[in-house]
Amino acid sequence: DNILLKSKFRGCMLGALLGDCLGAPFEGETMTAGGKLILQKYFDKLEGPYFRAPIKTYTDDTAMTKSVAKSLIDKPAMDFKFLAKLFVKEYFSEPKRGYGQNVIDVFAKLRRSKFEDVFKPAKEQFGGIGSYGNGGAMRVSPLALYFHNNNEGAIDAVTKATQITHTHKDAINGALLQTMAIQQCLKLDPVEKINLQEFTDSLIEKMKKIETNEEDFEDDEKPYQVKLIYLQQILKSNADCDVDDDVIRLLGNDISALGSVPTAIYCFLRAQKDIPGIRTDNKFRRCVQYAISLGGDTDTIASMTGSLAGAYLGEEYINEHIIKHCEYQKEMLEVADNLFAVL
Ligand code: R7I
Ligand code: MG
Ligand code: MG
Ligand code: MG
Repeated sequence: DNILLKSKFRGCMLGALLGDCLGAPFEGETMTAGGKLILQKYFDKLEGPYFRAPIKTYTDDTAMTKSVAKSLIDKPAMDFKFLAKLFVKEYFSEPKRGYGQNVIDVFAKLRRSKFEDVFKPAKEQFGGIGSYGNGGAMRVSPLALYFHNNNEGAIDAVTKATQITHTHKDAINGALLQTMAIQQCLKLDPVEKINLQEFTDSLIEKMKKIETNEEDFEDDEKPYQVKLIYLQQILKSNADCDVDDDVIRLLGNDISALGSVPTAIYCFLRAQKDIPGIRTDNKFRRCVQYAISLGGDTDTIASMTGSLAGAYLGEEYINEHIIKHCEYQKEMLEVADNLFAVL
């Protein structure tokens, strides 16, 4: 019903914000056992009685998500020139949010070209193939929510919104995979256990339609389906043994879309059950804390994991003390409500 869906919209947007804010201080780290203990204490402290502290600031992940949401709220029919202008305006007003170097170059070119063709600058990057970074996937939550009942619309809008900065096939398909995973979460009942096999089989089915053979027959043309099969295998392995090394080796924890989107989905699914070293009864926290505990691109993987967990569980499962430590949390609630209102 409507009340649950509204809570899921809020959960998804707050989850994306919280993962970014809490994951950012750990970006690029290799997590040791000691690091994981520090992470446990960090979450315990933030979750405990509220204390005034320097706010956890958000990064480019949230900055760009804000622009995608604003674009949908102001112009629901999708105006990609408008969206490109929002990205560029946001970047030049606050450039120190941890943006990737490629997107910075794209923003400069977009501005110099006066947005004549908003898809051209990104296409020219990396010898004409475009960036394979996870910058498209990290900002899709508003699109996944808005187009939750419109598969064709979602695919078209996510593809084009990604292509403003990322034109590599892996960047686009990663953004599509994250979108479909969020949309599956919206349809789940938060009080029921997730059927992990069904959830992942369904994503593989959807990627089959997206990763199709065109004229070439290279063996790496279905990389997301390969990753999703690894994901299923790791999920089935004995929960008592330490699989984190396999997760990092087989799924990845880096800034590429291919090396982070399947990982975020894995973190969300794995955290449906207890995880050794993560002491909490709160499923939402377990998802995000586990994502950060893998190290690497922690803000982005935690943000994508958080948006999945929030879309499944809804706002009520997010600890109110933790979220209060995040910059922009009040505004993000309004963003979620405005997105819900334009449906
Ligand atoms: O994808 P993007 O927006 O980066 C997102 C990441 C997230 O972790 C954020 O939190 C932020 O920290 O950055 O930014 P891009 O600049 O498109 O890609 C990120 C980096 O990936 C680039 O600066 C390159 O170093 C690398 N990269 C590539 N390297 C070689 N060949 C991306 N595509 C390529 C490539 O094709
Ligand atoms: Mg970031
Ligand atoms: Mg970075
Ligand atoms: Mg990142």
